[in-house]
Amino acid sequence: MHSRLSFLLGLAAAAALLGNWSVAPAEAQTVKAEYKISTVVGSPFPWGLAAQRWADIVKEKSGGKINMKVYPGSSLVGGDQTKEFTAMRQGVIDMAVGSTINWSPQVQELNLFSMPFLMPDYKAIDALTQGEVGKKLFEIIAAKDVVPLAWGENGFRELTNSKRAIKTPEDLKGLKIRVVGSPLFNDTFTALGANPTQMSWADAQPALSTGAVDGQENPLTIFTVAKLHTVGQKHVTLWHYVADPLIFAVSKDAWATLSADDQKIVREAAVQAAKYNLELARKGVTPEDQSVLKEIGGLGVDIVSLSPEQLAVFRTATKPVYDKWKARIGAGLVDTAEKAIAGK
Ligand code: X2X
Repeated sequence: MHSRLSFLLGLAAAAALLGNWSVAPAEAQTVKAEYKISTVVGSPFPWGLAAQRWADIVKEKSGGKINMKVYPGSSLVGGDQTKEFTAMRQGVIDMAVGSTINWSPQVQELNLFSMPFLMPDYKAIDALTQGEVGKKLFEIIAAKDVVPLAWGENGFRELTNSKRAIKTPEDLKGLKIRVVGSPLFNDTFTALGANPTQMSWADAQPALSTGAVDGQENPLTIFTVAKLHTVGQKHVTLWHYVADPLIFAVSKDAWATLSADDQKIVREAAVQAAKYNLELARKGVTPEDQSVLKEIGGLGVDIVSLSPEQLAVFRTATKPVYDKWKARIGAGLVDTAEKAIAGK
């Protein structure tokens, strides 16, 4: 009798175990065959390499179960990088490593990083992304159906053009400058006397090549990998006027297809890939390591480094833009950012 009972209990335990196991295939069914990651630029730019690293780590850690594929060139949004955030909300894009600039039309607060001369150095960028401001911005994004996971980096955006060395706002007068993203860029370049034209990165390169525009602004890693010296960009001004962090994120719908364990894998991999992203983005363009600058100089490109006094002239000229956008972004958030930078 006793042994019969334990036999029955054993059967019940086995059934319970099988019952549990039957959950696994059901859960696996929800995992998508492919998760599409959107980027504006692919490898060998730091941005694209970091997105690929994210996919590789996830693939390995999930034993091949989660398959993420990078779609560079904003190809999931027909080249219009300013539609990336909306497409993610709509579930057209599962994942992205996106620039704050490209998401600013939908997330007004991300314009913070495009405020002229807010962040003087890398410590300032870190003070924002790794502090209270970064947390607050992630909350704002999360409230818009996108799950942000980690802060990466495109970089400090330096000014380049085909016409002349830019040392003062006077030198910018009348130059046609390609800009992207939010109207804040139009305001900044208009305040400096230039003639800004908004266009996607895909359109920018042919426009530079034909001379339809004279100049552009982008991190130096973009300059070297895209070989912008071959499309007439012979002058670079180092002015660190804005920097765009990248955000590793997943659409809410795609996130919901992952179990808690899988979400952990995707999140931790994003943090790891973002770290790699920062290393690549800063390599050769810091005060300690100027190798990328040397490389650019070696291409016959003239590089202007502005003195603090020269920078102050640009800062003064763009102050009304700063004040206007401080109100738009939210004075509270900008105040917090200013304090974080001052206290770094
Ligand atoms: O379009 C640009 O300039 C780029 C590649 O830097 C961004 O996507 C913001």
